[in-house]
Amino acid sequence: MTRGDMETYAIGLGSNRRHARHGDPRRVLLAALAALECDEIEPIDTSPIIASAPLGPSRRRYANAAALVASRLSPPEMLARLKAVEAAFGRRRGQRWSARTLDLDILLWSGGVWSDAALTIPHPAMTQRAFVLAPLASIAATWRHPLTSRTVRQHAMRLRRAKPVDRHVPAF
Ligand code: A4P
Ligand code: MG
Repeated sequence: MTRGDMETYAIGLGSNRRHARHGDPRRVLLAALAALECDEIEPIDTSPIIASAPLGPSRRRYANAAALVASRLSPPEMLARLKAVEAAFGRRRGQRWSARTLDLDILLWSGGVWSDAALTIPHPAMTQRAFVLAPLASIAATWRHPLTSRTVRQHAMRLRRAKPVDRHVPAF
């Protein structure tokens, strides 16, 4: 999945809080998709926005989506850009898994694997999360996970078939 000399990134979007100006989580994601677009990030495709039951302690439902973008940014530069967009949406840091206005994750990158202290690609939890795989499968069904060699569609189907107890097994 490369476009000329650009890399392709799959980005996961999540929100379970209203934003004072943009409105409910669904509208937050629509605004975030618009905010991501810039000189350095070119949109390729966007999934439908789904509503999903919260994983973890928060009780509010999430809106989730996935997007494919083309960019020359390196993974750390892309992460910095995502964090800047989260900050612009009033993301409060320091409370892991707390209700959040906007969460942006790098799920996959056409360069394959990236691992440093601040960034792991593929996102280690993506293969266990239906709210990630279902939207992603609608825009990148045939993209192969570089560590499992399975496509996104295969991961989505495996997760649907898995018994709930299997979902707690970490990926790596
Ligand atoms: N980081 C490392 N790898 C990555 C990557 N591939 N993409 C680092 C983005 N960030 C990456 O993330 C913490 C740090 O992870 C970042 O500073 C970055 O350096 P964060 O977004 O600040 O913290 P967090 O989101 O609170 O923690 P975490 O583990 O990322 O939470 P998750 O896994 O994102 O889960 N339920 C539903 N239904 N839908 C959801 O979207 N989301 C979460 C949050 C929980 N439950 C949910 C949903
Ligand atoms: Mg996150």
